[in-house]
Amino acid sequence: MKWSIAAIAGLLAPSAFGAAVADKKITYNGYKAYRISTHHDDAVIKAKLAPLSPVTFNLDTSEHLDVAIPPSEVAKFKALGLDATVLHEDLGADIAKEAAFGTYDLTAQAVPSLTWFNTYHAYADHVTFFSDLRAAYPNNSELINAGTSVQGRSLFGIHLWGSGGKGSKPAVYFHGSVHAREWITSKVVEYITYQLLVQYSTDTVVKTILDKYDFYIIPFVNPDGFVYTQTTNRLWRKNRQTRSGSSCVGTDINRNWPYKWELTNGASTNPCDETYKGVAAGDTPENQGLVAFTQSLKNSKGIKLYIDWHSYGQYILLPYGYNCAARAANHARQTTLAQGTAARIKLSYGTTFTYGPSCSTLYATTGSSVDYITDVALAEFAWTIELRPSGSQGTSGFVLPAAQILPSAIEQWEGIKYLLTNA
Ligand code: 0X9
Ligand code: ZN
Repeated sequence: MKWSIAAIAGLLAPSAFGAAVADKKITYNGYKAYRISTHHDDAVIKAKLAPLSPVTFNLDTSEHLDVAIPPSEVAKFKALGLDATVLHEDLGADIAKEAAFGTYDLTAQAVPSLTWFNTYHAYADHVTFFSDLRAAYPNNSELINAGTSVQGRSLFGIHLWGSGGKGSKPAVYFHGSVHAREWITSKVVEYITYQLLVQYSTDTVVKTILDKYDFYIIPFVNPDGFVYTQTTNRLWRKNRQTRSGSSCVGTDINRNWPYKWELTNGASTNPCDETYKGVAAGDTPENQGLVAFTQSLKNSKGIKLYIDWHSYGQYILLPYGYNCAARAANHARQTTLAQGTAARIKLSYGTTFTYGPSCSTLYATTGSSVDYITDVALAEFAWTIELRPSGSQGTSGFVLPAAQILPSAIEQWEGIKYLLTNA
């Protein structure tokens, strides 16, 4: 099904929130995106950029700063003479290319075909994709709902099980698209779901895995943000919650979990910032739903593995985010598995994933899902995976070319099979 942006806005925006989608679409036409080497002095680079109005991509700016420069400032940017490579010659053109979703026809067959993974898709089609999968595999799957977003969308997901029957085994639990602009995450999560169901009856490794675990997969934990990236601003990150006293919109759901939320330095208290943590721990509707759902998994068969899928940078991040010296009780085991998973991922296309504790490898985060799910929900393994492109050799950012969807998905699928066979 081919959707125009206008159709998405009209069909998916609950009427009470019509105003939000009336925001004028930001095209990013003519914006040039660059990766600027900081030579370990990002403050100097940021000071040089201060007279310009760059759109910044990455939060860890110790080695490089990825920015989009408006067309009117490109000449001024070049005159700064910074050590930079081009990530997008024209970000607007690359976004337009990415939004040409193609003509995939979801109604053509009962089980969606692999060509689904050749392009990105509109939110409504992702919803249909999961309900079609469930309908094709009613003996191994059901649709689930982990809560409701600010604008009233379901935090829908799919629950998969094997020969032990529904709900009989420990949980493997995935979250996709907590950050709205990280589109590759929902595609990868979809591919893993798809292969688990499609290959269950023919592949012994897949059968062993699905017979051993119940999977709970929530592809869009921030549906409002995702829709907003399709209607209005491709680079939106947070949810779409308004706060009294501020005209800025959005709380970072990955800074809002009620664990170590109160610590300073791992999130922002400014509603205008990308890592805004909210006024109180767990004060986003998305987080409230996710906490209750996570608790239900903890209280039934427990959580074997949680993965929060993000992009970009090519990292496997282990606990913890809140403190760079803290380590999970089973840290050595987690490290061994991350090393093996990274090695297995690399076998497909040579893609390198760096692994290590989140805070010491990237930066501090407070109120993150992984810390909550490790210490409160007591998952045995809880990771963040930052998908393609690379944080050092990458040639794009959140707008990853559609040609890389399948390779990204295939290498992660290989990694997950390794991980769940060895964990
Ligand atoms: O900052 C984040 O939320 C994640 N990176 S991203 O660039 N996709 O925004 C990293 C979160 C890692 N935190 C923990 N694993 N605790
Ligand atoms: Zn993210």
